[in-house]
Amino acid sequence: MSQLEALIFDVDGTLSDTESDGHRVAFNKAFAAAGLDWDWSVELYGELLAITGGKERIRHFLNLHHPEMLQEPGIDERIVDLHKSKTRFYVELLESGAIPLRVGVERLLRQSRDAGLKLAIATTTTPENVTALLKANLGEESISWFEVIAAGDIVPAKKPAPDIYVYALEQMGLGPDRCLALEDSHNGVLSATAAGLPVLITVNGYTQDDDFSGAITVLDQFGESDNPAKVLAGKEIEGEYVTPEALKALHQSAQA
Ligand code: XBP
Ligand code: MG
Repeated sequence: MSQLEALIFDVDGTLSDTESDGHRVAFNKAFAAAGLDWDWSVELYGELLAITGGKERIRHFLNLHHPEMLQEPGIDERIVDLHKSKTRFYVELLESGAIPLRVGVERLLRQSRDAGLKLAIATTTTPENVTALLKANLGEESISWFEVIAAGDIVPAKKPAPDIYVYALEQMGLGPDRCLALEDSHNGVLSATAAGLPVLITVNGYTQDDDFSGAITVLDQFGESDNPAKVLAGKEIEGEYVTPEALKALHQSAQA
């Protein structure tokens, strides 16, 4: 049986509830700054989340709501520019301290390091979004806690493709049987399981009704001693909230 050596975290929806009050707001600011009258509501954004990646999401929106624009010359460059502007607004939001980490995330990261587990990130979001989130919430040096930050266009195909997880595993020199992926969405489960990884889910408002087939356990959150995690599906966890020991036990039981 393989021992658990590393935790690979998704970012959006897992480390932090970034989507509704972060990414969505930044997209709308970028649209307004470009003189576009598009306004992505909380509900519409939930539908657009089916497609991961900001540039891909803008293209998906155009396909659904303004298909004629996709025929315009220069549309690819326009999407890239819009997305750069969105990233600037998003990083500004993060730097203002508007986007906290989810319950239990900081504790779990610190305890996992203390327990000798390696940490990594596998996300579809833009790399500077990840470093800005970490810096704003955990300080600059937290970036070095992660062996690898696999993010954005570093791989050609975003989640649900396995590429970003495969890249993170290669960078760490570890097989998937020695790692655990921590995710929040259907696309995340598909991506991690296609890379051969066991997956633990913490749901959020946008993903609570997703199909999590293939995940070992589905929880409402990582939790804290005064704010326990609830198991929504799959295997029970040891204790009231997610600890490195609970993750090691879960990893073992997933192999049994
Ligand atoms: C997260 C995403 C990201 C963000 C936007 O998916 O879909 O695309 O919404 O990021 P996951 P960018 O949590 O599965 O990685 O705009 O920087 O692409
Ligand atoms: Mg996610």
